[in-house]
Amino acid sequence: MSNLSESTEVRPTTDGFHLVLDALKLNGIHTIYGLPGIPVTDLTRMAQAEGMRMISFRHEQNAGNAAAIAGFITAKPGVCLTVSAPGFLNGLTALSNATTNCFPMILISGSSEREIVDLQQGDYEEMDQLAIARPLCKAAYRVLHAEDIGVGIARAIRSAVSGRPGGVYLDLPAKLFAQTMDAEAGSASLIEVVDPAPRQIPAPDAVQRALGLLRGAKKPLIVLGKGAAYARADEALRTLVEKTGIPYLPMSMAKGILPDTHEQSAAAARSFVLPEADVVLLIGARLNWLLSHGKGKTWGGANAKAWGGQKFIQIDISPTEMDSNVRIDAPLVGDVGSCVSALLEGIAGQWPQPPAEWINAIAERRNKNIGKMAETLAKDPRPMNFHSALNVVRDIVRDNPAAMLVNEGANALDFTRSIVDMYQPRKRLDVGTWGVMGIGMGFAVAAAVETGQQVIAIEGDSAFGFSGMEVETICRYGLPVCIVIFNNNGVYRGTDQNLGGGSDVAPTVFVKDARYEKLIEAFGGVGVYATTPAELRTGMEQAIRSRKPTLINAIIDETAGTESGRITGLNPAASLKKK
Ligand code: ADP
Ligand code: TZD
Repeated sequence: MSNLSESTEVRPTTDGFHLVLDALKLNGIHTIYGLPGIPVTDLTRMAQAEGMRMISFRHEQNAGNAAAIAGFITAKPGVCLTVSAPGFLNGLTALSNATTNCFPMILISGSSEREIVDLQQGDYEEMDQLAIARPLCKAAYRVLHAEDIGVGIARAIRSAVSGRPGGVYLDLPAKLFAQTMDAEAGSASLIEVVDPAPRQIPAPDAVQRALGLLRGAKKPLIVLGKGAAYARADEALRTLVEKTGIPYLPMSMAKGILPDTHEQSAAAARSFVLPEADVVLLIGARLNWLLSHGKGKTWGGANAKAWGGQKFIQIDISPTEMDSNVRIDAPLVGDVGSCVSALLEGIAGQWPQPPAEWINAIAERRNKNIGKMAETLAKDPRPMNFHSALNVVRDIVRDNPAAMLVNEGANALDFTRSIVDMYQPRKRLDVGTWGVMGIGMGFAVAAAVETGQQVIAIEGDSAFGFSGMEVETICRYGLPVCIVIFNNNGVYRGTDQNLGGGSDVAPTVFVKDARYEKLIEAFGGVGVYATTPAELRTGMEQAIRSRKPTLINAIIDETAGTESGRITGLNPAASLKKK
């Protein structure tokens, strides 16, 4: 009798949809950034039904950027969900950018049926997505059977966050979602990833080599990169800097690991310290174009060659990063936390402070530059320029140090980076390694969703245009985001002329006096038109007090910008002019 009842008992089943969601939740991922459509619409609905936060965007690239920066903010992979072919491709730029910047992210895209795709029979949104994604990310996987979903998600998570973090693509064909299996077996097939980003301890002899070099330095310098910010070793880094007395330079997204007002910050003497330093300790920063590849004029040029040039110590989790541009004299391979702790153990006793001449020479340059900048910031020209507007932003960020700052543009980026001090780690989010436009609103949404803090987005008018439609998303979710558009009527500035003399405006010029603030009013947000620093200040203060979605159209002198901001020399025509 009991045998009979067992055999006819209907055992509960689960399906592909729920296994995906359960696997994510099991691993502490409770937010998905994405955009619905076939075959993932029901997945987005079920995510909400299962208690997850589903943040729905207007374009996948912005959802992808949100997921990528969520990864940086939380050190867990941010998840972006898209439909097949075009939705997948829209998300791919963000996945690729995440990989370039070492942000952990998983792009999950629904895909068409394998047998139709592989025979190229013309399925709805047909595309071999896995093959296309593979060269653009750290790892790419496809799951064909419901019982493999647990493994697929576990591999994606581990690939995204272990070692050097990056983007992972997970291909889920439409048929997978509707596959069913026994619920208990399904649950048992899921994997809670143990220690997804294991510590990587540096070798003791590598630590000694680094300490030896550092100890002998006459003009030592520490460069902190966004890998150091990502590593969350804030206390250890602060102790290292303060105990050794070595001046440091923060890269853009490393600003705030120590407050920019710290007396050992050499940020205001950057062009002095790079060519002069004799031993440079790079911590989670690559010697790529942003550091002039560790050579050339920035690093002393012919002058440096005469005295043998800088010696480099590099802390990085990726062994193959070493010697990428110049010789690394003391490679220290491991995670920033473990490497810095090992260095701290080595300097536990007496540590020779850097020579006073070095420290004084830096202080002199720094004070001179800060003094000059203070004079510029104190000016109040009409129309406003970048400096007088940023003088306001600088005060507001000082008074709200926990606020998240998103920043993109050319001049709007460069001036904000150098003028606006950061006081806490991982608060500054910007265009990163590629200098990519379009991260703005995606980053702003994720910064608000992940932290609950006020977000301030300082945007060039061109930069804003890449993701501007997401003001609707910001209003829809009622996020505390204050967007400030530095409106100078175009890309870099608004004064270029059509070289052919035709009636079209120049390629860099936009509609003059555009009323961007009306965009947010269309969705119930607060629009502000600001032509003076006082109006900008009132607008920002009001936005922060109310936590209402706000867009401030800050009118900047259209002649104020320079071509490509600080990187004008990278324009090919710049080398023509030199010839
Ligand atoms: P920045 O642009 O700020 O100079 P980069 O993106 O060029 O910084 O460099 C970041 C580096 O940090 C990468 O080489 C990456 O491998 C490394 N990295 C990321 N996370 C860690 C970590 N936890 N420990 C050590 N290195 C890390
Ligand atoms: N497209 C993408 C995806 N990324 C880019 N970096 C560019 C184009 C080229 N580009 C820059 O490098 S900055 C920039 C573009 C179009 C916009 C500069 O204008 P802006 O800022 O209005 O945003 P400023 O303050 O006026 O310089």
